[in-house]
Amino acid sequence: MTRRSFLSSLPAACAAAQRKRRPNIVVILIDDYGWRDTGFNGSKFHETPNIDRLAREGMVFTNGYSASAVCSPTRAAIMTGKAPARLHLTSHLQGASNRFHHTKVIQPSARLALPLDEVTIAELLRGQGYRTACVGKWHLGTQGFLPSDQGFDVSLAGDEAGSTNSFFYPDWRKKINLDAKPGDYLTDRLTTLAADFIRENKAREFFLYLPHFAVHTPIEGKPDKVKKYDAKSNPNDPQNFGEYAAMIESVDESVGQIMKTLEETGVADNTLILFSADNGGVTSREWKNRPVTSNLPLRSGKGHLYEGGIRVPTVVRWPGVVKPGSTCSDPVVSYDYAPTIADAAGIPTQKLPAMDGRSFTSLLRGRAGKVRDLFWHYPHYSPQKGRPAAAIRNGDDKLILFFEDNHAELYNLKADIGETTDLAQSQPAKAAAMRKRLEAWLKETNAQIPAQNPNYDVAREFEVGAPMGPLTAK
Ligand SMILES: [Ca+2]
Repeated sequence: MTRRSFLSSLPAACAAAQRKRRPNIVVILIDDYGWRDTGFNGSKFHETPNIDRLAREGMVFTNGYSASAVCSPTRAAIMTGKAPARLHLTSHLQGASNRFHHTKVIQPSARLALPLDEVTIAELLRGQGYRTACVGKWHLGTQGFLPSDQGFDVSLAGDEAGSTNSFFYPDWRKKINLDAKPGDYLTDRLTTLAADFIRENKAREFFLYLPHFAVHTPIEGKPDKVKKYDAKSNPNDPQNFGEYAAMIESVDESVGQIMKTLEETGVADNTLILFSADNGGVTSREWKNRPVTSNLPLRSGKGHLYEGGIRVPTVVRWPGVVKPGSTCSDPVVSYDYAPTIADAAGIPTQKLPAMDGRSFTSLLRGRAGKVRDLFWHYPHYSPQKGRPAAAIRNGDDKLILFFEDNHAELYNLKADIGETTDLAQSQPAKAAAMRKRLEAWLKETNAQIPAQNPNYDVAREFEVGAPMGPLTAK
């Protein structure tokens, strides 16, 4: 090789070497997707062959958690590595956060956006030369606070909308700013655009954040799939909603399509895929007056700090690092994603902003983790009738503190995953110690604590009024 041809081949050689060192990152986030909505977690009704394949080829976190029981706070945690309590972003944005005038306690004011001075994982990766894309639901702010303002080179369909009005084009245009062909299905459209992004950027490092609008309401599946699931629906199985199952099948096809595109472009072996959900499955009667899904054996669902509201399917596929078909029972939570992704991309810890999460790449490499406290703070009333609460998990123990009357409930999740037996009375020392650590953490994070309401009226508690305080991005 001449010196000239050697030099001219250098950039390509360096790029190739870097590709080897730094993986592409793909985060697929399903909205309101319950822990037991996957085949690999035991659903008998929902069919998820591609998600199950991802699980077989990756590591399943059996104690994977969302940072919140509702949308936006988890998304903020994923972006920043910070707990929603510290961000003062604890409610879904522009929800009924402080519109209840007669509840027992008054909820803290809600932010309208993730502040721009927060450093997002997209900004961190872009700073390392990654090409970044957000394709799907953002729900962390409107103009001035969009994905394009928070580190994403490519931003499609994401704004302040917490849901679409329809999964079919052109109807979705009422809420979702995304073009398509008449009759197109939103999950498919987002998948096509995400796959295009992969193909366009196969020669360089990329970060693809694919937060689907599915399987949030409206519960609308593609007709042929709905027909298939309606035909096999069994009322004795608590999961029996055909339209919801059809939505899940489309999401599963999306996962399959993303994996196929990574393979076809030759980058699958150097891509870390993280698959998860923003909160637990919906068990309240939010659509057609029937429960959307069942998280059993977990208690409750979205909008609650019981396991059904926060334990979510969590899988990481990272060829050459993660042992295929492995499981990890160490708890991980959404605010661990950003430090983990940064770590996988080789960003030194000292270059990261302060984060509540910690990297779990050592777990991905099969090493044992240390027991630590995990925390949740949801000082709100949810549309699913969840009540203001905070929670701590340590080892197998979990304590939930309810702000209306300051009572705490203690559960042993190993013996009682369904949180049926409150041990707070029978194990007062443990309950007191965990409560103390939770209260210390709430103080350390400067968490917003709801105040007692002089206008409490139980008959009117979920009556929605005007916002009670300023709604601000700051
Ligand atoms: Ca959600």
